[in-house]
Amino acid sequence: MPSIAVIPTYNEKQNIEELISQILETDPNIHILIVDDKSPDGTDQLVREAAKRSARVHLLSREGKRGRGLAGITGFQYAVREGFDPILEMDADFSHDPKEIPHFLEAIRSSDVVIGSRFVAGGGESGRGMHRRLLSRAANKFTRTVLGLAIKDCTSGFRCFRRRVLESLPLQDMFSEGPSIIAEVLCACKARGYSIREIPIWFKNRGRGKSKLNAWKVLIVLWNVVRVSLHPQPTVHARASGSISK
Ligand SMILES: Nc1nc2c(ncn2[C@@H]2O[C@H](COP(=O)(O)OP(=O)(O)O)[C@@H](O)[C@H]2O)c(=O)[nH]1
Ligand SMILES: [Mg+2]
Repeated sequence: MPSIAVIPTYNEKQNIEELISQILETDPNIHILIVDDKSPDGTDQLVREAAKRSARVHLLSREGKRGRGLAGITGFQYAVREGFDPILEMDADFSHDPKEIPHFLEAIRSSDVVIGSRFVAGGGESGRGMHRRLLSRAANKFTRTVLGLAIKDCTSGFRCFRRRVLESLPLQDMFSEGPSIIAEVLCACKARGYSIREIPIWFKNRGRGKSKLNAWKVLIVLWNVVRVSLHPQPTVHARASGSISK
């Protein structure tokens, strides 16, 4: 089965073409799904053109309500439905280096979920100021503590899942519209007893384009992490296929 990288985008026209070509080069079997929320800068048009050049490039252009979380969920549902395995997720701004994708594809052979971690030996980050680094560390610590996760980098959005893992999660019931989807999905994986492995990544601050995260959004993320912790999770292994909304 071919693998796929699911990438939510909003105003990423400065990154998207180069990103697509670098990802396609990492593996002859990898596909790319861009989930774009009608970016005003025309990101979707560039993806459409890339899709004409390569059958391995797919685009979901979403109308209406936008959000990184909802986009990711829609992308996962598409990837599961189309039978891709394994399923990666990453950002479009080169914070997640496409050259690290082969490490995920290797590690997922012996794990259900692989997380690209800044906080394990060999991992790290560069390019962000002290203020942003501390904020991100604090958000990670908060998430780990509130959700009781032993994972070192539980806010990392560079991850890989076996198809059957995502297939078994109640994706259609997830409530995170924004970045807290990372923690919500992770918590659901943990509750179902899936094996989760962290591999080191080097996170780089985005070079081009603008971050969509601001102080207000960070507060909403943290509040949603609390909501995730209050959400009932199954206490038994539930590895059978779940249903997904189409
Ligand atoms: N589809 C979609 N993608 C989004 C939205 N907000 C952010 N993204 C994408 O999600 C990824 C992470 O966003 P980014 O702004 O880099 O967040 P940061 O790295 O935490 O500052 C990038 O690929 C963005 O283009 C959104 O509302 N809709
Ligand atoms: Mg970013």
